[in-house]
Amino acid sequence: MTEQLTEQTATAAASGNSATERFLEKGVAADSSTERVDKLATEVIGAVHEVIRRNKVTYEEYDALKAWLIQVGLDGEWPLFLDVWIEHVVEEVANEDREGTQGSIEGPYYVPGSPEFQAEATLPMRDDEPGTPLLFQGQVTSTSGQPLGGAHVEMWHADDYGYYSQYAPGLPEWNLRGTVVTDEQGRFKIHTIQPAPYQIPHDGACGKLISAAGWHAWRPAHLHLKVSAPDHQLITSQLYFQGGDYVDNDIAQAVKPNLILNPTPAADGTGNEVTYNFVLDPA
Ligand code: MBD
Ligand code: FE
Repeated sequence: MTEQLTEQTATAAASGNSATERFLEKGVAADSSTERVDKLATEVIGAVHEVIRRNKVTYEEYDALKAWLIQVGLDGEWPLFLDVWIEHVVEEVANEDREGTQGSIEGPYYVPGSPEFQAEATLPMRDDEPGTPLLFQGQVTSTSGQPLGGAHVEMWHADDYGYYSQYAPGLPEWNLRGTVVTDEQGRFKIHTIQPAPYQIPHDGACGKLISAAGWHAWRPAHLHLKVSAPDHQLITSQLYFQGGDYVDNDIAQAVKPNLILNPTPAADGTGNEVTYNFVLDPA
């Protein structure tokens, strides 16, 4: 008897290993001058020493940490761990000088190259895709107020059960992922479904930390976006829903007041609609 693979049989290790593979493909370049590496590595290691001294960390705790760190790698959960607990501060520093739309973290489940559409589109989804329909529309302009036609609005989000295509079995490849190119006025309309609150995979090493520390594994319902246009800085963002569960208590600490949507019932009676405009800083 073979077990049927559906998104709801997804395991932390399987989605973790996809995220690890994807990240390794990305290719990474950073300033790796001796001075910079020396400074950052010395400070990080020094910060750990400080925690050990202050809390009188025991050998048992040190060995438990070692075992846990090894397990994070075996479960492929380094992308998850880093994006949940570290990335929001990197994003804060990277975007502190922007004048345009605020950003938020990318997270571990972005896939480049999603299907492209012109101006108004429905994200790829199953015929019986569960969830409340959502029309997400708006305009992309530059900080000088100029409409940006031909801008790319890339959206990806989890389905109504909290699973991302390409990171859970049984979902169509590009389910709930797409790139909409703005019209001459910089406008776009994206038809999708409203995502549900999302629990990060918790049957692996990250879940072990969460339960050992008495935390919860939830992120508020969110839409992921990347918006870009020639001669402008790409913004990676996430949008949330007013009054939604965990908006004030996101495990990834990636919510900002300006990123909270308040959808209203759609004019045509099918689900909800909301307008959100993006302002891009010059490159
Ligand atoms: C997600 O969907 C996500 O957006 C982040 C930041 C971490 C884990 C899962
Ligand atoms: Fe997400």
